[in-house]
Amino acid sequence: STHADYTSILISEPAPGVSQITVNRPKALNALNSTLFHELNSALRTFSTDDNVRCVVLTGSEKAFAAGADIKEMKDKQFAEVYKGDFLAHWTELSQFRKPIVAAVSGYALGGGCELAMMCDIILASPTAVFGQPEINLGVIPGAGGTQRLTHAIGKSRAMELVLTGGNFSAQQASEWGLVSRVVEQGSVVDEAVKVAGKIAGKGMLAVQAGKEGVNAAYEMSLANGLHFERRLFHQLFATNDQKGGMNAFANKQKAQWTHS
Ligand code: CO8
Repeated sequence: STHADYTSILISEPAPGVSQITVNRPKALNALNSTLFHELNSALRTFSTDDNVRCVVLTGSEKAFAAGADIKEMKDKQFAEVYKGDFLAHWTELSQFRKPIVAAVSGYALGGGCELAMMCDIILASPTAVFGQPEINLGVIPGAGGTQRLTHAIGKSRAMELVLTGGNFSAQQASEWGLVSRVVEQGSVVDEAVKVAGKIAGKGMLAVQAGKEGVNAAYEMSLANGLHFERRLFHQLFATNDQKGGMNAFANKQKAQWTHS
């Protein structure tokens, strides 16, 4: 498969219905570059049309989820080039992926690394995880959600302090502030993420995708619009075989068999 040609990511299938993407640029602490995002987007494109992939785990190494955008690749770019080419646009394609992505974060998740984790749907953290938006130290600001998703997740004052000082924050703080769903035992973050992903992969895909759309709508819409959108999604699921199968199985005291249809 084309997966074998990737140079910056590794693909595996750690559990039924679960595909894992491991960012793999160990020499640069998984610094993110254009090639890496082309590979990531290509992998996600193949996953999006494959019913055997129902949830994705995204991780890095023990030492670094990703230490940010590759500063060496970025440093000589000019305004005209980044503006005309809409630099970073294809780096955020992952946020359009419609199946759930669980980020397993160990070590550094800085700058674009923190932003990449925040583009995922669920973040689990190792106690060693270090988050931050240090772009201010490079004379720039976050470019892929660090001023937006972080503010939504942890509130204005904390986000402002982090973005303007470039300071890091710990797994514990990330958990207390609600950025990550939990901190797991050291060395177990990938296993725990695969467990969560495996549970999700065991559900009906249509309901899972609708659930993801619904929660994401809470970030884009007013409460009234969001509730309306949720109600419509709920209604739509009555057109699926999985709703019939799921509810009949309950009524007959059986285990539901999902057909993802
Ligand atoms: N870019 C390029 N190379 C990097 C990066 C990076 N972001 N981070 C680390 N490396 C390289 C180092 O240059 C070094 O390479 P070499 O061995 O050739 O000298 C190697 O990785 C190991 O790094 P260190 O020796 O520095 O390792 P330490 O353990 O001493 O320090 C740190 C680890 C603290 C993480 C340190 O490497 C560091 O501060 N890195 C930069 C962190 C940073 O500033 N990140 C933000 C980058 S800007 C950004 O992300 C913009 C966001 C754009 C949007 C992205 C969309 C998803």
